[in-house]
Amino acid sequence: MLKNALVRTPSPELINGITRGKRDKADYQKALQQHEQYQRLLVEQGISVTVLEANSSFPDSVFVEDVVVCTPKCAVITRPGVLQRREEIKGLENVLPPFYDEIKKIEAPGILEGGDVLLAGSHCFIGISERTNHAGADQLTAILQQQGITATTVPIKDMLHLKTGVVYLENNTLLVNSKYQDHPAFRSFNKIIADTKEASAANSMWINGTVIVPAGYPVTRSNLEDAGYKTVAVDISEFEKLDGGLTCLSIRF
Ligand code: CIR
Repeated sequence: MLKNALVRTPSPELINGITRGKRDKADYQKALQQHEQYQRLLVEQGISVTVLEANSSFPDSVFVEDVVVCTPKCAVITRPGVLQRREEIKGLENVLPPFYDEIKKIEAPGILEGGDVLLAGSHCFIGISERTNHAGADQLTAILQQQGITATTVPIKDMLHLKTGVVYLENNTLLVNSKYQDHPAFRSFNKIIADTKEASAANSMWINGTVIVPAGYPVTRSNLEDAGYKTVAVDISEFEKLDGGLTCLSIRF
């Protein structure tokens, strides 16, 4: 059972966040409302939500998943792979102690972002992407090994992070972007496919038996419901304009 989530209120600077493609600018007021609705849904799933204050020095700081990896025994403050986000970790060492006795850090030359970390039971897949390198993955692997969790790396080419296209829905089941459905790394899992035209829906979020899906992807939602999952949708259009998905907006543990 997940008990806690950390989220960070979006700052007005959000509209200047990083995007890989050309997209419309996010609407800040709409983003604030969507973020509040996201928080409400977490609370409705029994999660205690801690809201960190907006940080206008870092437009992308609402995407908290990337800066902390929560493992069963310790929290790991990451070293973001993109320079604009590198200092976003400042102050996190003061936020985590109520939840974790032990806090570790990814150190140079390692880079690692939480979006690349897919914990699936007692195994962790770590995406090697523009944001996460082998040095970062090796450091996280060593931390996880001490807890009996194995880890392997998965090279990522066409996505921002590993979890952009693959998430764990518990019970040995993954929700995968159709491009990843035959990927050898995930051979031993049951798979639910995010529709080819709905690639963003792969970044859905299992919370205590319910799958929270981004609004606007009906085929993937019915694939999940056909597989027996209860689903609930939330509109995150303004965060999608910044390449953000559902999981990036919280750290869950
Ligand atoms: C970035 O490029 O870093 C942000 N605009 C989006 C981060 C999305 N994070 C995630 O998928 N975990």
